[in-house]
Amino acid sequence: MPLQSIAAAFQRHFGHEPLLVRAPGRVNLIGEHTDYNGGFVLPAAIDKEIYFAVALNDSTTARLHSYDLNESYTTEISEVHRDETQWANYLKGVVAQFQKRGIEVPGFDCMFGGNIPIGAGLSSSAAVECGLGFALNELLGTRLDRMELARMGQQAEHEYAGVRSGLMDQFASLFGRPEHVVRLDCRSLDYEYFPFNTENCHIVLCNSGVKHSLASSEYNTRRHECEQGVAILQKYYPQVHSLRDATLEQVEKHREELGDVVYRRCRYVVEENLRVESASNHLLEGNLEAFGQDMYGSHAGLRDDYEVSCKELDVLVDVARTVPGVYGARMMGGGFGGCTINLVAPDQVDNFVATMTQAYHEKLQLKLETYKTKIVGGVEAVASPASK
Ligand code: GAF
Repeated sequence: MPLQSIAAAFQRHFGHEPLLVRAPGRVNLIGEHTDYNGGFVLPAAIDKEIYFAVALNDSTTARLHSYDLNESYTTEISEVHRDETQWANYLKGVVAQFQKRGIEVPGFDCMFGGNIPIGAGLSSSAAVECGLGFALNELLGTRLDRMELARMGQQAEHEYAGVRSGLMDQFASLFGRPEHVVRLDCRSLDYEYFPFNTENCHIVLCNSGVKHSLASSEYNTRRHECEQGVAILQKYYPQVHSLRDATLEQVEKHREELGDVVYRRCRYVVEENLRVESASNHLLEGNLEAFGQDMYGSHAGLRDDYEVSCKELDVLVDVARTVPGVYGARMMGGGFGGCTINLVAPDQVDNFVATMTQAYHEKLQLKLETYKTKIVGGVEAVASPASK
């Protein structure tokens, strides 16, 4: 079990007792690329997790160790900066956020590792940021609230990973609740939990195994295109501060001035926000068929208007649509690879996995990994396995 191994490895490596923290990755049922447009998302924390062992070390140095890569990295806390060791950037980015808030971070030792596949769109980076943020907050007694820790993770992502991401991934990792999805209004930061029983409807992820290299640069480009759309709409509708405030009529009316690309980006975002609203209602009514239709609509918009899908993800969604017992499927996360999310009737899961695996191999000669996920609680301190 990763927790046990990481706790033991910390002892061996650093020779003292750490605080242990569990930080989950996330799925998002619907509401993609809406978070940085002030819109709605519907994520949940899942049982793909990163474990942290962290302790202060009575020095001015951060000693970091990636259990999975078996690599170490050491830095003076006062000198943290972004460099080419990518995994350490996420951790240093969090330290920098404490410092930016005027909080002095003393030397600490940190070992982390887990089972969130890297580059699969399950937010391993957000889990790393939130796990360390939570651990330092506990060890320093700084009492930052969870929303602030989420923002700090997001800013670490901006400044130390170069991706201008929204808040969804960090929020989901910190605010997850077992057997619930949570709808976040990314403008007001109000949120609401909806029960989601994975015994009645399984969440199965299909990992395409690809991550196209343009993912981060295209992500930032999409964000910029949305900002361009807002700047144009704002001239006519001063109340439009983000695409969340725009209507389809407004977007249609200014189609020419927006230009084809920005027009389609705006149309997708406005429609996706409407889909989150309709899908949430379907969820409350227990209408999984209708919920699934919104997921297919989301995928079509991401593929045709937002253009963040790719051949592998499209094949996975097209095939899923034909498998009995599948309520809905779509690409998930930033796009250009990673996973599709599929809602599947429990008695059809085995057939679904077999059919998808075979079809993916037949059509693209690629190996499919699938994960049946459970919805779990957000980041928390956990007891040492030995003391249980
Ligand atoms: C990535 C980002 F990190 C999120 O903030 C979100 O924008 C998502 O892509 C797309 O919905 O996971």
